[in-house]
Amino acid sequence: MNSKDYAAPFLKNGRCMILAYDQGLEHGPTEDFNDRNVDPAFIVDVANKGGYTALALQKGTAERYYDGKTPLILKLNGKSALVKAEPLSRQHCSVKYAESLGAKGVGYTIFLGSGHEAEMVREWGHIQEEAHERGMGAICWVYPRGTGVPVDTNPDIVAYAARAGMEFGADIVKIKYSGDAKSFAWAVKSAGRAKVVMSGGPKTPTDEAFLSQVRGVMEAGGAGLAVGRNVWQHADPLRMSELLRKVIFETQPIPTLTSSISR
Ligand code: FBP
Repeated sequence: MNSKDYAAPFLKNGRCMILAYDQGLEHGPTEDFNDRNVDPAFIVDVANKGGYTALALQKGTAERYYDGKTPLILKLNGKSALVKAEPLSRQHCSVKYAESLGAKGVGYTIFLGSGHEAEMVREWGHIQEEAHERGMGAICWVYPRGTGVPVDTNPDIVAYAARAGMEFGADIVKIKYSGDAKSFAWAVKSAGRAKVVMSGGPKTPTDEAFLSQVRGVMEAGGAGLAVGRNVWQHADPLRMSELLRKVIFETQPIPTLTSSISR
């Protein structure tokens, strides 16, 4: 058994709060951004002051802005929103280079169910092994997407993503929210000993709408959150970070959800 906890650099009391900032590539500098949050320096500052346990960046952003204060997860693949074909996101940065930039872990997105799934799975496999050889964490964004996946938040699909991430060897699996704590608990259980975090999603109309999702994740036994837009599009990102810290680090899992959960 490989007992090293590669996720440890990103955890505080077994939980994590990751600030994600790769949307400039994934979505484009369009409606996601304003004058303030389009500046990576602003985001790095939010990560440092907001108590985040990790910051996820693409290579070019890390090269120019990363200051070594919040543990870095370097995304090794990425794609633009301009490609309308079956989703495929290929590696453009090596694990070795990520390490040279100070990363403690690497991130990779697999579009599970895409016609190109096999290419991403193969690439990830090499990345995961090299990351572990170097003592780094391997964090997998498992996003079911493509013509075979009509609804990526369907609870069965979300649990499938969690399970696949564990079987692919991810230390942390990043999945969408399935809509409620009970179904998310099944996803967490499906991921076994891999840590499960929820992917933030578009900014919700109210703070409570987002906080209740995060509460559901923690009640379900999830490890935390990887969030972008709900924080840095917020009028007061540090206040939102404070609210998230409270939910992530203080919510207790509900035993009836996490111990005896079954489908
Ligand atoms: P958000 O909290 O802004 O959704 O960020 C999380 C994230 O996984 C980012 O890392 C990534 O850029 C984005 O979501 C992908 O979003 P989409 O579901 O639109 O591909």
